[in-house]
Parts: sequence; structure tokens; C-alpha cells
Amino acid sequence: MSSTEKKVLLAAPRGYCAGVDRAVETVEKALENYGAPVYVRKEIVHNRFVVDSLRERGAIFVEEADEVPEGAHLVFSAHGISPAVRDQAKSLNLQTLDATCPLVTKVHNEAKRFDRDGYHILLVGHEGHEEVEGTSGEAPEVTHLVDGLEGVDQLPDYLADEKLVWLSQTTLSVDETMQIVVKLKERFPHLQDPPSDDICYATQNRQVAVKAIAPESDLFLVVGSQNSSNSKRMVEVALQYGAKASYLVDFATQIEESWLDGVETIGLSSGASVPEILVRDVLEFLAERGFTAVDEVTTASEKITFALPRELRPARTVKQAL
Ligand code: 0CJ
Ligand code: F3S
Repeated sequence: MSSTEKKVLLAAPRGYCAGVDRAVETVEKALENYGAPVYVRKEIVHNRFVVDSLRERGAIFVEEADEVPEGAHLVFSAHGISPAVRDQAKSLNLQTLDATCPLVTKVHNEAKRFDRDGYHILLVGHEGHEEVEGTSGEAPEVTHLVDGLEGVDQLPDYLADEKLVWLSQTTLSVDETMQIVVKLKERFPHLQDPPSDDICYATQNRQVAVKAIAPESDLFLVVGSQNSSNSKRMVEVALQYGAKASYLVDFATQIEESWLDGVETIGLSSGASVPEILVRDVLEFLAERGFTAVDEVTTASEKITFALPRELRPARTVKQAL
């Protein structure tokens, strides 16, 4: 084999996680069962192609529940909602379907429990992200956002006898979060760890796969949207682990020809909200430019699936006793 062969190293796992699969199917099934339109609060997942495709099939995306006609069906997005949003939808008599990822709900439950037990919660996450808004809303009085390393300096002084725990958004950089926690513990040595990882399995697995490929990559492409936290983190991780350049693209058509100048090895992956068809389009685009060899690099296998919201599960057939 020539040492100058152009090739693609394709990361696995990549693309849809179990929570996204469930959220997208929730909207699809709702359209099928109830007919269009079905309303969705915020983007069901942070992916342009997914949102546009569902819109074409009759989903109407709104910012808030008060934009939805009384009695209509409203789906809550994968990123979760605060109790205030749930209450508002109820008061408006909407028929709600909750597509919040169960791994986000797990963090909500931790926040509720620590609030009940008298803790202050330091929530590591990105300001303005819907997931952080939802989780903070579970315990607004005691939750303090820590956005990046600088966020640590902005916190008030907590006394040593005040109970303190950190939780996080599910889609952060694992390495950056650990750096933030180290800094938090320097300031607050009595800070407690969460009972289990809040950064979800899918976010972690996608970052591990990027780390395996990045050192060999002249260019690392991540398919994903600009507002997708987990996809953006993958670009950062690729650069930190040695990729010479890295870009986030929604579509193959956004790849600039100049990015390929002098490039032999391209790393390729996709965020947790990205359908595989978009990766296939990128592979086709690259093959047309001589990158025909594709090696898949697998660092984990994912088997996890989540059941649909109860309202959309097929009715159970009860066996008649003989
Ligand atoms: O927060 C989540 C439940 C992740 C959903 C999947 O990814 P995406 O791109 O919709 O959202 P993030 O911006 O949180 O990565
Ligand atoms: Fe859930 Fe993680 Fe996906 S929190 S929606 S499994 S990125």
C-alpha cells in the first residue's frame, strides 16, 4: 500500500444515541397516531436536517407552550424541561409527550434529591443551553451554574459547613469537566461528587473514538449542527488530541475544497443528534476527491435503547386464560 494513500478513518460509535433515537421516533409516532400538526417545544434534537425533515412531515416547532392551540399535542425535546414548563403546558390543557432523554431525567432526579437534602448544587454546563435551563429549574434557589473554568471564580464563597455537590450537563467535554471539578475542589475542598456520571455514555464514547483517531488525522470532520453541544465538543477534542485541523459541518456541501489541500488522512465522526445518511453523504463527497479507502475504528459497541413515552407504546395484548 502506498504511504500516500488518501484515506478516511471513520469513528465508531458515532451518530444517533439511544435518547435521540427515542426523541425523533416520538415525533414520528405522534404524527402517525394523531396526524399533523404535532407541536414540538424547541428543537427536538439540535440537528438542522432532523428538524427540517420533521417540519416537512407536519411538526410545528415553537419556542414556548403558550404558542400552541388549546388541546393540541406538544412534544418536549430530548434536552428536558423545567417543572415550570410542564406546569404551563398543563394549565393550557395541552396533551404532552415527554421526549426528555432518560439520562437527563436522571440528572433532574439527582438535583431534586440534593435540594431536598439541603445541598447547594454547582451545575457544570453551558449558559443558555436548554438542558441546563431544565435541570436548574428543578432547584432554582440552590443551583449555581459553572460555565467553563472561569465560572469557578464567579461563584460566591460557600462555608465549609454548607453542603455542596456538583452535577453536570450530559454533553460536555469529559476532560474539560474534570479540570473544572479539580478547580472547584481547590476552592471548596468539601465539594461532593455526583452519585454517578452525568456526562452520558454516548457523549463519552464519541469522545473516546475521536481521541483514538485524531492523532493520525490531517483533518478531522465532525458532522453536526452549530447548536449541538456534544458535536462541538468533538471538534475541540479532535484538536486537543492532535488533529491538524477540525471542522463541524451540517452537510457535505459545507466542506471547503481548500480544507483537503495536502491532506492524506481524514478523521470522520458525527454527533449524537446526527442521522447516518449525512455521514454517508460526506463519505461520497470525499470518495469523489480520491478518499476511497475507509477504515472504521471502533472503540466501543453500544446496545442501549430506551422505550418510547408510555402514551406511544403499543397496547399490550392480554392473553386470555384458557
Ligand atoms: O442533551 C441531550 C439530551 C443531548 C441530545 C442529543 O444531542 P443534541 O445535539 O440534540 O444536543 P446537545 O446540544 O445537548 O449536544
Ligand atoms: Fe441522552 Fe446522552 Fe443522547 S443524554 S439524548 S444519550 S447524548
